Amino acid sequence: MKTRAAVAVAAGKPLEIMEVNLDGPHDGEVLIEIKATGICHTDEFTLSGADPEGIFPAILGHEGAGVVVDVGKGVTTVKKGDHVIPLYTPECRQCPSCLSRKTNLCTAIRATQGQGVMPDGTSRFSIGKDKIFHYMGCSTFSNFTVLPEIAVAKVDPAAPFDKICYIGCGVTTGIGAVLNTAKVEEGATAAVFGLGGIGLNVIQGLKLAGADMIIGVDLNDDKKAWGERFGLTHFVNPKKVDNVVQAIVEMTRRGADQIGGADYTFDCTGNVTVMRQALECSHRGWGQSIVIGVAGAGQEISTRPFQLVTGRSWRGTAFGGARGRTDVPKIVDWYMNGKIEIDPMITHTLRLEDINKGFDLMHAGESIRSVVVY
Ligand code: NAD
Ligand code: 022
Ligand code: ZN
Repeated sequence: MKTRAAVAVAAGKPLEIMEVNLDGPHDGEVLIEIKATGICHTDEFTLSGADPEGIFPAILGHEGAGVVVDVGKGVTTVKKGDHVIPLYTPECRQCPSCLSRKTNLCTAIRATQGQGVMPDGTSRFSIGKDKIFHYMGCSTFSNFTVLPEIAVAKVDPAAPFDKICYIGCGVTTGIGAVLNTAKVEEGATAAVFGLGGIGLNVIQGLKLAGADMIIGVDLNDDKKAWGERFGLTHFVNPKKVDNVVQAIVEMTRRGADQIGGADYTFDCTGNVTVMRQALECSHRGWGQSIVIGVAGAGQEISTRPFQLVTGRSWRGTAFGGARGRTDVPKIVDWYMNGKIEIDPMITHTLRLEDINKGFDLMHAGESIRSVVVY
């Protein structure tokens, strides 16, 4: 079949809207009509050419929602008409990682996904004789796309596509980092660095978990009001204090010994200097610092090992530690019954033809999330 897509033809060039060929689903695969997709930072990272693993031409996009329109042989868990969210972290429930219960990083299709092809080693997308690569196993910047059955989560058909697409990455990453990775408890103190599309979802996760003190840190003062909308209790602009680590330690001094530091801290910037600050303002003896931000290629983190010897833990999370087929439908239900909010974070809605504007808005820091509606 033919489908309309925004194609990343080469690094550093704007996406080009064109018609491409799409082969139907092979065994174990499903054909999805994408109804809406968010634009996220890794799409930009890959398009810019800064991602050493980026391959072109490719169809980017990994934050979508849509409807199953066809299924390949052997598919049993979804059928035509089901509403689904594509998963860049699949859940096969059979590989050693899935069976371990210790990680969400399923390995079933990892190698081929990284190479931009389907599990059988071929691409479903082409223009004439030239193949086009898949991206993060999703390619949601195409109106129709093919995914392995293990990489789709079946969700409530009453849920609006233009909102729940955000659950395909940002919402689940932020909320999951709090609930699955950090396992924040009631009454905890927390600091969130970077109040963008991920940090705001960390804040709403902390609120759900019952955290008492939620400190937001951002260079942009406008983010204070954004944070407060989702449960922020304190705000620090690092440009306006001598030392942001010291400022947070002071704010969190508690108990007879008056030792300061947050129980949990989250990096949602991808900046390695910020990652160090987040670790070092976590509490001596038990503070946990969770790295969510993805740093540029070749970047390294550092701290004095004394920070770890004195009981702080430095951890990271991918897709909020969520097992997609199990957890994503639950998060859609939380949205549908009002337990979490999504609508206010979607600041811009665009047509596919205007997708490059979504990238411009992200560069300019003017959007929390832009969503393309097909
Ligand atoms: P964003 O651009 O919307 O937000 C980043 C925020 O950080 C902005 O508000 C900015 O003002 C602030 N900031 C920048 N430098 C800062 C500094 N030095 N100190 C304090 N604040 C600072 O980005 P986003 O969509 O929220 O994504 C954040 C990061 O999360 C990205 O690196 C993204 O790639 C990553 N991410 C990771 C996963 C995962 O699974 N681990 C999933 C999705 C996104
Ligand atoms: C999503 N991300 C950032 C913004 N939006 C993001 C990027 C990378 C990962 C997770 C989220 C990530 C963490 C760890 C891995 N990835 C490796 C997983 C593994 O090797 O098992 C990651 C993922 C997918 C891809 C690359 C890296 C890909 O499909 N190309 C989950
Ligand atoms: Zn993303």
